[in-house]
Amino acid sequence: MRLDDVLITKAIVESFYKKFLEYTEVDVAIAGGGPAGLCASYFLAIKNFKVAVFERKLSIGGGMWGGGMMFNEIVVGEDGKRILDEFEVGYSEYEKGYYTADAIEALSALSFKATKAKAKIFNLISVEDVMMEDEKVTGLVLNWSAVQMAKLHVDPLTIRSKYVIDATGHPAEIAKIIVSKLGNVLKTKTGGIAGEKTMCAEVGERMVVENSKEFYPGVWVAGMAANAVFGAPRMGPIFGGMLLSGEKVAKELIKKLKGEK
Ligand code: 48F
Repeated sequence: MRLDDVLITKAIVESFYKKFLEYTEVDVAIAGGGPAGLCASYFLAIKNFKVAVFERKLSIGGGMWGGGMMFNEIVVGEDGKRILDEFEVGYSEYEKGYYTADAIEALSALSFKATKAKAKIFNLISVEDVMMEDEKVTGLVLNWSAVQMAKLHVDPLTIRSKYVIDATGHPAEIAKIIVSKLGNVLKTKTGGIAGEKTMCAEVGERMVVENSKEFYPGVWVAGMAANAVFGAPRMGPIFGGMLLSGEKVAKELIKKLKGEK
C-alpha cells in the first residue's frame, strides 16, 4: 500500500479537532501538567470525570524530570509512597521514611496512567486568562504557547469547566491572573497571593497538602502553586507532597461533582 502524505495530514487535523471540540466543555480543567496536575487528572479520570490538562510546554512533567539539580532521582516520604504504589512506580528505601524513585519512570507512569484513564492532555497550549460568570470562574482562556512566545497579536479561545485547578507550579499563574484583574479577592489572609517562602522540606511537604484547596469560587490549587498562593515554604526535590496534593484536590472535587449529579 502506498502511503498518501495528504491523508496523514487529514488524519491528524481531523482527529485533533474532534478531540479538542470534545473537551471544550469539561468537568475539570487543569492548568499545568506537572506532577500535581497530572496526579489530579488521574484521580478524577479514573472516576469517569471529564478532565483536560493544558500544558504550556512541549513536554509535560514540569520540574520532575530533573530530580534535584539534574540528578534525575526523586525522593518521596512515607505518606507519598502509596501514590507511587498506585502508579506502579518502583522505588527503594534509602533510609527509613526516605524513598527514591527514578524521575523518568515516575513521570512516564503518571502520564501513562492519566491518559489511559482518559484524562486528555493538551500540550503547547498556555492558559492566559479565566472565564467568569456570576463571580465564579467557569472556564479557561487558551492560546498556543507559540503565539505567546512570538508575541503575536492573536486572540485566544475559551473552554468551559465546572471547576478549574491551578497546577502551574511556583508562579501560580491562575491566581496571578485573578489578582491582577480583580484585585485582592482570593481566600487568603490578605486576599492577595501570600508568596512562596524559603526552603524547608518538613514544613513545605505538610503545608502543600493543607494549602491545596479552593482559593476563589470555582478555582482550586494543587502543587507548588498552593504554597505560593497561601504562603508556605518550598521543599525542593521531594515529591510526595505534590502527588498527595493532586490527589487531595481531585478527591474533594469528585465529592463536589457527585453532589451536582
Ligand atoms: O512546575 P511544576 O512541576 O509544578 P508542580 O506540579 O510541581 C512542582 C515541582 O516540580 C517542583 C517542586 C516540588 O518539590 O518544588 O518544582 O506543582 O509544573 C507546572 C507546569 O505548569 C505549566 C508549566 O510549564 C509546568 O509544566 N504551566 C505554568 N504556567 C502555565 C502552564 C500556563 N499559564 N498555562 C499552561 N501551563
